[in-house]
Amino acid sequence: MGTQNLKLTRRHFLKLTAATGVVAGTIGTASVIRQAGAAPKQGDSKINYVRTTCSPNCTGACGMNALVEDGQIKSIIQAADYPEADYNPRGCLKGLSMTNLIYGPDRLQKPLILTGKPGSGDFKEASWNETLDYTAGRLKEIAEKYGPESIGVVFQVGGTGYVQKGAVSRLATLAGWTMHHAYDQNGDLPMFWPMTFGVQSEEIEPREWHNSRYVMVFGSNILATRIPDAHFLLEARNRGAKIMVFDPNFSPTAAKADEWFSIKPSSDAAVALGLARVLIEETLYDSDFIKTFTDLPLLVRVDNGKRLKADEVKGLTKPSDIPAYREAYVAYNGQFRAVHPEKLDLPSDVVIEGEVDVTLKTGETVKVKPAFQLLKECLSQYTPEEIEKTAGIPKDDLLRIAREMAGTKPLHVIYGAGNYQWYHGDLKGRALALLPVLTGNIGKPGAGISTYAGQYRIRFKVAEWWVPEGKKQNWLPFLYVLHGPTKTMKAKWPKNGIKALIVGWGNPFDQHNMSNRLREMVEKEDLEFVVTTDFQMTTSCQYSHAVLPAVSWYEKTDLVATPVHPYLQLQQRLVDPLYEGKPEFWIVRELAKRLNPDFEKYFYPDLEPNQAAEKVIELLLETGGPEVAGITLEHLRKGPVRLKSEVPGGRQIPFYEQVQHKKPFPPVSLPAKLEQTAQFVKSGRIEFYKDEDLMLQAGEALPVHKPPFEESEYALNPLAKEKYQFCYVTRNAIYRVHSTHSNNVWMNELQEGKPRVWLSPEDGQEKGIKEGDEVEIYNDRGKLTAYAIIDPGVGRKQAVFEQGWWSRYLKGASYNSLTYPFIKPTHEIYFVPGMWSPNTAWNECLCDVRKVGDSL
Ligand SMILES: Nc1nc2c(c(=O)[nH]1)N[C@H]1C(S)=C(S)[C@@H](COP(=O)(O)OP(=O)(O)OC[C@H]3O[C@@H](n4cnc5c(=O)[nH]c(N)nc54)[C@H](O)[C@@H]3O)O[C@H]1N2
Ligand SMILES: Nc1nc2c(c(=O)[nH]1)N[C@H]1C(S)=C(S)[C@@H](COP(=O)(O)OP(=O)(O)OC[C@H]3O[C@@H](n4cnc5c(=O)[nH]c(N)nc54)[C@H](O)[C@@H]3O)O[C@H]1N2
Ligand code: SF4
Ligand SMILES: [Mo]
Repeated sequence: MGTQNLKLTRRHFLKLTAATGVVAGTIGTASVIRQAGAAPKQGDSKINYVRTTCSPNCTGACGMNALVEDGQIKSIIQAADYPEADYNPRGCLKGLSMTNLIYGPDRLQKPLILTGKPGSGDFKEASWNETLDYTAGRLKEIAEKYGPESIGVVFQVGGTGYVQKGAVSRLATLAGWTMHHAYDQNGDLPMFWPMTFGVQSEEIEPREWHNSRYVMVFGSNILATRIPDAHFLLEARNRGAKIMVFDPNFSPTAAKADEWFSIKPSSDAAVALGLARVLIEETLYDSDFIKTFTDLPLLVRVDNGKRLKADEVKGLTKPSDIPAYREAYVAYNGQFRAVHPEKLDLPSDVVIEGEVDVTLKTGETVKVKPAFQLLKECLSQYTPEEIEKTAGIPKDDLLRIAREMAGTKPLHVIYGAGNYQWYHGDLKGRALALLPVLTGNIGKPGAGISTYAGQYRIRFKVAEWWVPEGKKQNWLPFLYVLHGPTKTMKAKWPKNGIKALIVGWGNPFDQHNMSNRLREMVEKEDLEFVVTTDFQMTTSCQYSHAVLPAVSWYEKTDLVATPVHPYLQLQQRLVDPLYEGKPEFWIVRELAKRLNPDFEKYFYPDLEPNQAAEKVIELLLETGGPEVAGITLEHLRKGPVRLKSEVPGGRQIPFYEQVQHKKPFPPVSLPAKLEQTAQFVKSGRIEFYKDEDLMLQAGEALPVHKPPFEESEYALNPLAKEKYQFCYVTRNAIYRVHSTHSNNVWMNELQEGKPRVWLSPEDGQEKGIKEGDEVEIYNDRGKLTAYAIIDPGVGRKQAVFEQGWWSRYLKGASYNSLTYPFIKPTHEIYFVPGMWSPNTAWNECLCDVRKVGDSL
């Protein structure tokens, strides 16, 4: 990039900021520094620092101090006030340059009503009254015509704003609309978690990384996607931990590792099963641990693949004190014994290998084997030679790593989103979970398996605010909206489908699967009405019939807790809403009263939105349960407060209680009730053997490796096998939070303002593509244009694209027009929203690449 270019861009930026009256300020100009806490008045000539949090979908939730002068944010700096020095400071360039968006040219200023075709950009500016009346009127019409459940609501990431997002959930519940859970919509639900541990997802907190001695990272790009916590990984290495990265590509994280293995895309299950085979063959596993905490000693019937139940066996009875969501199975130690699912008390002589005959109450005799025996048999195919072929990891390395990891505790496995966002992501996770579990690395400091995905979990009880009067809620995984209903689905398909969408905190018309299909649905009026709240004019706004200008997180009050660093924080208003922007709380209340005058009372009608938000925070703190017990608004005004946990010192170590105090699995996974999630692991143990019919039919009772595309792309179109041989891998960019910051001029300077695609030198050569060439990435569903980077760190047959570019940078196309909403039937066995639900598999997508025009 030439310097001239750089200057031009910066001048352009200054021109734009000057137009909105903003001058870049520095903290050096501060003359008076007031205590953090009090929100400044507009027009205050003094300089204030206000402590707040950065709250985009990245879920870093970094504590920030903002310098506010004359009612304008002049600069944002890291607060560095976490009580534990290790967590200081947090932040990244995106957060620090947020003013580029707040005061930027794409900022929405007034409510808008579409006058032209969706996507045309033809809107008229309207008053709030007119736009709200119009929106409420359309929503009422659609509810009357198709039923309220045909109105879908997309709102993202509860953890980064419990108050404002809760307001949306509250209204959706009152109105009977259908909610789309962010977790599975985004592909952030690693399905192996509910399958294996009965929880939504878990992770040890980054401070615990210091305690690990062996860290295996499978496709998680911590250095780019966990910027504020990445130092813990580097420090762990300085403290003697060995960092092993398994990624098809030489990621920034791989660059910091002791060893990097360029494995083939979606071959992680093979690697994990190959390692597990060595652990078992060489008896490197922790026998006591697996007998106490896993289902591996439980017997399975050879004739039908089902687990043997206590009440099937002659002479055994099911204990009477078992909740309905549990089951009593059977183990063998010379005699058959009913295994109580709430007591982890199997004797150490319980048999985990071999085969025995058992007489059933029917008089029939059947053969049974412990799940461990079946696992051992299943693993026998994953020899080091085989894994070298399937995954590309040298066989001697495989053997060495298995021995090293078994001998170096604590072991921590990090399983990244880019890696489980594949069709068989669940199988990969189940296979990877074997590594810490077989070696007894669960529920202990520095040990475990973690997924640091974005859509962070709800950390305390929110029902009092999110679910008015415990009313029933409707949920539908968003994938079905695009894919249509399936025969096997458990979620309820609204009788008329989804006819209207209410969008907030998200940009589905770029970010979601088959976004071209979504656009088509609006164009063809399958989706009759879309209303979006955002503070910027995104692609989704452009496809909306009404656009409601919300405000950024620096212009409203909220409560934030994302467990990457387990702190509860106040998001304090720095400045009054810009232009005509309004907090969602206000928007929701205004819509509510127009929909039904009775609804208004649920939204503190007498209070100004920020005061009301504080009332809600008090309510949430009072009713949030043990994680927030004793924490008050006053505490939060002073700074971040650590969430409580049952682990000594309040540390966040998943399954500590289960392992240290022998409590049954799973722990509660909020906001679900225990009975909803405990049914996933009926044995009360960590489960590797799944005997639901669909699991047996799929040949997935045990974790196995299945190659990508066979059951997805090739099943959809057998010709794809020949036609499209590149994996379309869409990793997260350091320069954006998904599509947020797409238009941040500083971030774009760092990328030369160009969307880029990374290709291996061999593929570049084969396709006649050189560095800097304009390239088309395409398949039958869509295409996009980007500039080639020829990178020896990229594995073969991949087009690696950094997700999140707005369509306007891609000649109007969404990069998600190539993707497809595949639904894996085993994800439909149960349906608990955002807990066991079909998960989006972004990377399960084939494409081809070709050069367009001449090289630049
Ligand atoms: N800067 C920034 N940070 C973010 C976000 C952001 O947008 N920007 N988003 C946040 C959110 S919501 C999320 S979900 C997380 C996601 O962040 P991560 O979990 O880090 O996921 P990705 O960036 O998608 O991909 C990580 C790596 O997976 C590799 N990969 C792809 N396929 C495979 C495979 O089959 N096997 C293996 N072993 N590796 C594979 C890719 O090459 C890439 O290096 O990041 C969060 N943090
Ligand atoms: N192909 C492919 N697609 C992907 C992914 C991938 O890896 N590959 N990753 C997926 C993942 S993991 C995720 S998490 C999703 C994320 O996708 P989205 O959830 O759609 O995230 P963003 O693109 O950041 O959109 C957030 C929008 O909310 C707006 N916003 C910010 N703050 C506020 C606020 O306070 N109020 C309102 N009303 N709006 C606000 C921002 O301006 C922005 O337009 O993308 C998914 N899409
Ligand atoms: S964008 Fe994410 S990592 Fe960067 S400052 Fe904001 S919350 Fe922190
Ligand atoms: Mo995510």
